[in-house]
Amino acid sequence: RDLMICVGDKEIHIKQGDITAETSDAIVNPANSQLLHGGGAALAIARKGGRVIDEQSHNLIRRIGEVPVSKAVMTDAGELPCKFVIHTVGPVWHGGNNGEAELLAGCYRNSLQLAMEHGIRSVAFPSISTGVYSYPLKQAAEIAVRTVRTFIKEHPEAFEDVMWVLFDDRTKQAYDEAISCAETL
Ligand code: AR6
Repeated sequence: RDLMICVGDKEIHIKQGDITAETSDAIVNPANSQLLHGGGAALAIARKGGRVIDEQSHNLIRRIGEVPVSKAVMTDAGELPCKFVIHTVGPVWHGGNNGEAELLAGCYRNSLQLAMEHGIRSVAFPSISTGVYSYPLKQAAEIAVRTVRTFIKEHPEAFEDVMWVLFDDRTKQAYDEAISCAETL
């Protein structure tokens, strides 16, 4: 069953599924700084989106060098059912004393900021950094929920729909728990 949380008159949903199937305006790709979409959700997104995503990623990197950790950039979505892909670079977990928490929060903030600037009304997030980048799930879920909730409070008119689309059971459970305690986060 899908959980949700209300922020003012807005709802944030959590569901289990494959983010490449989402029809929201934008989906967020948990990318690396080179935008080489070689594994995890990024590979699934780049494969299903087709050449456009890799080409535009490559062109961006040629222009800007790299995407710093916690920042976000955007490409078209190619063959995906969404319209745009927001690529954000999560922190690699190095034990927690290297600014990981603030960098992870930045991923959510910067992705929503970029979406807002482009008039994007619906955004689907995966669980950034908790796959290949090994961020501890419970901590990542709490940061994710707290950061998105705060952003929506601060920008109540920006979005119609913000959600998480989580691949596996364990991840879905962690976000369900984080959202259940969100009043205290
Ligand atoms: N839909 C939704 N979530 C997914 C999907 C999917 N189709 N596939 C995997 N996940 P990860 P990271 C989940 O590793 O930790 C890549 O190589 C997955 O189960 O994709 O930020 C990039 O190029 C996990 O819960 O991202 C980077 O080099 C979550 O997505 C690096 O991995 C994030 O796992 C980024 O690592």
